[in-house]
Amino acid sequence: MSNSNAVPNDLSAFWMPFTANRQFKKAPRMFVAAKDMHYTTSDGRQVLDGTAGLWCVNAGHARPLIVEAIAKQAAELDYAPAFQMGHPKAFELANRLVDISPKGLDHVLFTNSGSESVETALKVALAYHRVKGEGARTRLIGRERAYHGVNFGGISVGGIVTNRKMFGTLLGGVDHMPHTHNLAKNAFTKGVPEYGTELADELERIVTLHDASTIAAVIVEPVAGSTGVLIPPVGYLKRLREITKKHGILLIFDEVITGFGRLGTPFGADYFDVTPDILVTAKGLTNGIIPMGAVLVTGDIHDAFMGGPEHVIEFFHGYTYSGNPVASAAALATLETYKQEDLLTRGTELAPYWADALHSLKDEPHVIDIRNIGLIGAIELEPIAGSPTKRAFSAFLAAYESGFLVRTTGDIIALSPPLIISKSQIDELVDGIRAVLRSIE
Ligand code: PXG
Repeated sequence: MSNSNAVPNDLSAFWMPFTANRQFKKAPRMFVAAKDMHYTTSDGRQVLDGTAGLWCVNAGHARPLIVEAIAKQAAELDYAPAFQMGHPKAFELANRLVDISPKGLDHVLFTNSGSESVETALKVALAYHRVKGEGARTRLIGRERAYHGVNFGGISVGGIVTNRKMFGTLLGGVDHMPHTHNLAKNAFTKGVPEYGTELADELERIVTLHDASTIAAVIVEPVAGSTGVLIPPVGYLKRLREITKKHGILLIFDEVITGFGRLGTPFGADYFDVTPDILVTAKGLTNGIIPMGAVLVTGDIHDAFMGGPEHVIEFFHGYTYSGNPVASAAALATLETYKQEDLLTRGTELAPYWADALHSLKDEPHVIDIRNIGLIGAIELEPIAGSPTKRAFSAFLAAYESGFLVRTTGDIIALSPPLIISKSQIDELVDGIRAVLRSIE
């Protein structure tokens, strides 16, 4: 074994993110290589990637164009100051993103993660109203069970209790719409569920309570991923768009997961035919390889900032690594890979096969719901009484042992394979999960 693949013998220094550290360090699960649809473990096994890493490796692993672009860029221009200086690839990338994004989203701010993209979007929304002379619009509306990253703005508009309860008062002036998950009405629906459209009208109730003149923005994930794949009811997002438009409230789509082909369309906005005012991305932008996010905004939002003397900074926000050259090169090569292989729309073709395969698990032990949209799937398990999350975690461990990477959240198994997955690999993944469900308690 080469030195670079050696398993470190002391695991205690690294306090791992969103991980059961003590459990992990007793029986580590280490990846040392990856190619296309597979990881290689430190004990030399192949693991089929059922989750595109963490919903990000949409083109599959170690794709040549991206690998080469990163190496070349690092040698040619490794870093350029992000403030008051530029380099060509960041501008080129912004243009490519505008080209593939829904009409009307014409300007791009770069970040380094989904969490930073969310903070950036919320700050743009607040500042936009202020420069328009509506500075009383400070309220932000999120949704129960939403995941918008882990920074303070994101957890404030987010709706996952465990991610919020330890961290004090969070941002003030935030309210939440109800989530749309309803097993009693929608269990085992293929695709978009029928029931729950009227939950969008809860936004009207919130607007009435606070008055529209105090509300800056509504932020939602078109499909909530992290919280266990909650698919919006038919017409729900269109209704949110109507209500926000009527009241002069900005609509932010957090497309960190739904962006870059996950639903079989370039963005969730395309899938649902609803264009937000601000679109938040990360993950698939660089195929997960180099940290990078991007926030797209309308011309109206951008132009509102462009008054005032020309030597003055228009928006006091940005990061040392905004539009970093190596990240920009990785993103351009990623978009080129998506284009050459039609990956941003491949999910549309595969979705029916994916749906049928997943729903074939309906009668397996513990399964209380199966959900799918594009190349996303979720299998919800009956929790063990008194030990929520334990059953799904056992499924995760058993799947890993048998050569499949899945994600679990609560008692839900979430799937989001690289968009290059073949039909036979879909069968392999689903049959692997079938065996796991039969093997666990
Ligand atoms: N918004 C959404 C909708 C996300 O899904 C973020 C923001 C934050 O992105 P960063 O890059 O800051 O992590 C996310 C991240 C999972 C899982 O398995 C999901 C995410 C991250 C890690 C795991 O559900 N989503």
